[in-house]
Amino acid sequence: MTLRHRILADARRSRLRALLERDGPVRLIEAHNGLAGVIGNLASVKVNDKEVEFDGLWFSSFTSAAAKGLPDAELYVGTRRLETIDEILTVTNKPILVDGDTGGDCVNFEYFCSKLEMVGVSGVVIEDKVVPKRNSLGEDSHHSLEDPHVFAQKIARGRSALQSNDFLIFARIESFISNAGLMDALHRARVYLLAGADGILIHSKQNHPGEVYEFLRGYEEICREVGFRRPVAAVPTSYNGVSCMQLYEHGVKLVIYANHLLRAAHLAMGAVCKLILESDGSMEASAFCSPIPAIFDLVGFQDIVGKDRERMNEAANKAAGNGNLVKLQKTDGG
Ligand code: SPV
Ligand code: MG
Repeated sequence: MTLRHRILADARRSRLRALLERDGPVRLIEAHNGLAGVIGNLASVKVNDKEVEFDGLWFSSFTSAAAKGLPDAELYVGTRRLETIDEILTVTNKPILVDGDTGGDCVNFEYFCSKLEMVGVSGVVIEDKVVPKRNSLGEDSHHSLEDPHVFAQKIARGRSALQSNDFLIFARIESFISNAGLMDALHRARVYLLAGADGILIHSKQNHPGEVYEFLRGYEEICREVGFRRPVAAVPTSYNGVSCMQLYEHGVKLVIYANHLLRAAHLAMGAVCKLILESDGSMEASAFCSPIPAIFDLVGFQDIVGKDRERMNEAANKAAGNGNLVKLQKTDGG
């Protein structure tokens, strides 16, 4: 852990709402543990002379479960999940949006929202599948959708447990994932908006954003009809040929890169294992490994080394000062 990137819960919580209210897209990168959190939090590149960073972090159910060697099927929930979220909060300062799966039942969801709000998380996304859900990207997974009015009640119960206006509840619509189609998705959007959802996440596993764009056209009409609009989030994992800016121009405000750090680590770890076994040594694998000082620096070890050095220098200076004093006293005939 490094003490360089800390923030108090109240200051962090409101940041996502503020980002959603300003112009331009909001980009989140997945984090599944403290290290991924630090990497995503600090990632920064220059594009056309402008510094570009992610705006915040996505705590993914898929990747945080996979990081524990578990499938994404609501097996890893409750306090265990809160511990990993706390690990990420401790070492980052950007806003965090948490994947809450189905949210469990209304009581589970009230407690979860209340706890997340307290620790400085900016919001939660719950999906309208029947608990326990299955990951949406599975080729042959079967998904049962929750009755939209039952799900709407869960959103309202979550809202009623909150103490601030900072914390956001996004309703995630899985109509496309479960082949229920556009009309079902739009009907659900209307019900969830009226139940108090702060935003809508529309999910798709097509390899192009066609159905997401179709949804957005219908969504604008629904917003006109209900008299208000809430931001839309999208997860362009399978339709990764589309840019964040293109999604924004079609009406998506929040773009979630939902699993890339875990997938990158998975690929590199597999390659390194293979290379060490094949070459019966580790030199060849080094090209796929970060240098140790880079990791030391990232997680704050270098800070400790620096402080240790300062303390030792101070002690040495003090000892030298005392020695000089003794010498002085001796020459003075003391
Ligand atoms: C996750 O990252 O856990 C998500 C997105 O829920 S997806 O895996 O596409 O369902
Ligand atoms: Mg998930």
